[in-house]
Amino acid sequence: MNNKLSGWDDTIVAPATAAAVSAIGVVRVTGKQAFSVVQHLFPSKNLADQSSHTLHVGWLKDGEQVIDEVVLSLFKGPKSYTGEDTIEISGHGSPFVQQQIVHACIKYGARMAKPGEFTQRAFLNGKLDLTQAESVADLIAANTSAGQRTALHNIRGGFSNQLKHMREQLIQFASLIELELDFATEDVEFADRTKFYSLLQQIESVTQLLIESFKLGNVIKHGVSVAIIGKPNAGKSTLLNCLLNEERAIVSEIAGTTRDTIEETININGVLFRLIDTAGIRQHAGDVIENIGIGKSLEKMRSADLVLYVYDVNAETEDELKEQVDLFEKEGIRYILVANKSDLINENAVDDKDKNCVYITAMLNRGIDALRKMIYDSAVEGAVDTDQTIITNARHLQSLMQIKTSIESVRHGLDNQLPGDLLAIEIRTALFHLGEITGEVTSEDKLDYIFSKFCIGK
Ligand SMILES: Nc1nc2c(ncn2[C@@H]2O[C@H](COP(=O)(O)OP(=O)(O)OP(=O)(O)O)[C@@H](O)[C@H]2O)c(=O)[nH]1
Ligand SMILES: [Mg+2]
Repeated sequence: MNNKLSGWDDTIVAPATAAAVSAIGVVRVTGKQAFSVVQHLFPSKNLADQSSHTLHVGWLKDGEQVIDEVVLSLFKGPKSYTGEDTIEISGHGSPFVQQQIVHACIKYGARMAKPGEFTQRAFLNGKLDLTQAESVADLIAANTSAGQRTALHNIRGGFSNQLKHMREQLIQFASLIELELDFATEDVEFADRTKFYSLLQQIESVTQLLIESFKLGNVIKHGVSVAIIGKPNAGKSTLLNCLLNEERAIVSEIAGTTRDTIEETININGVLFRLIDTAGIRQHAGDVIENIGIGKSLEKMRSADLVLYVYDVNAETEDELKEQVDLFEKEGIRYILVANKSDLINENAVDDKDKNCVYITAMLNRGIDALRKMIYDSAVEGAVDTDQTIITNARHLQSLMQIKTSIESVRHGLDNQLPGDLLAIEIRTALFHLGEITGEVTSEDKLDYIFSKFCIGK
């Protein structure tokens, strides 16, 4: 490992559970002095004499002052999360008591941990590679089953293994080509060009798939924003309530009922959707406030990932609808046409040929399942198969794109019989970007930046 983090020999401490009143709160201490720091506070046993992976109940005291009754979990390095000696102090879940425990540890030689520093140490000690470490942060932040499964897949090394495999094969070829350079005058080829071509092709297609998976990864990680747009009284708020299954927004027959935007989330098949009900759009608003609301509606229409255009099938003319659709097409806005109030028309009048349109009766909860499916399909395009590797991290995307470019150059170089030394440089560039993802090559600054996005105590 060519990383060296300044000061990672010292002992760090941080609360590992949220700073809120709870049944128990855990403070974590890791580093060379972890046992001796906690020993000062736990007089009833000699901790160094205890076996690893054991629990110890007792009083935590600073001198005569009792802090809490706690359970210590002992982990002797390298068999711990960080790879170092670690003690988890499980006390009562009062943020005040937790702070006292942290302060007492600091008093006896520990230092407050930076965000993500425990995981950073796990990475530096070879317990996890960088993608696995980053997936730990994703798992903590996961709020849907798809997010959870994607993160777990990557923590277990799904993504890393794929990269490792590519890297090993590429290294082999790079070495063979570099070897040829030593025999330049003899015109020998150690690297089988046909095999090399097929490897490059394989890497290109895997990289491409991973790059494409980012769109879905983004959906899984950040959810999808869905703006409900339409004229006043079209039934937008009724639809919001329907999708949420609760009376969240005010519904009335008065045009211009909704003035400010209302945001709520729903989970469809494990993916999070942020629904945004907006003020009905019309030329002549009732007052200044409605006008501001309409401005917001237009803003949401443009910034959302998907627009549900709700219209009253009895009131909207074909021309009006066409004008709206043209606008969406022109601005590249992804949309679904939601024909509402179908209860008021003859069944024969339902035109179900348009795949982008769904007839519903929001008031009676009819057609909502079909709409829900359309929303999901439009955002996700096929089922979320989390056994596949899905990229959720912009940093990985960037490196993958660079890998793709350098692999393309290598292939181009082969086509044009580029000299071996130039080919080797391109291969090394691809290897560099591969290593960048897993953390085999990276700078200390970059690591600090990546881990600073974690929460304290992780
Ligand atoms: N018949 C019928 N009436 C509906 C249906 N959906 C909504 N309505 C009625 O239409 C009226 C307007 O509904 P809202 O949901 O408030 O409409 P909106 O689009 O949010 O209106 P604004 O907030 O004013 O822009 C209410 O009286 C609803 O009861 C439906 O499917 N069928
Ligand atoms: Mg409304």
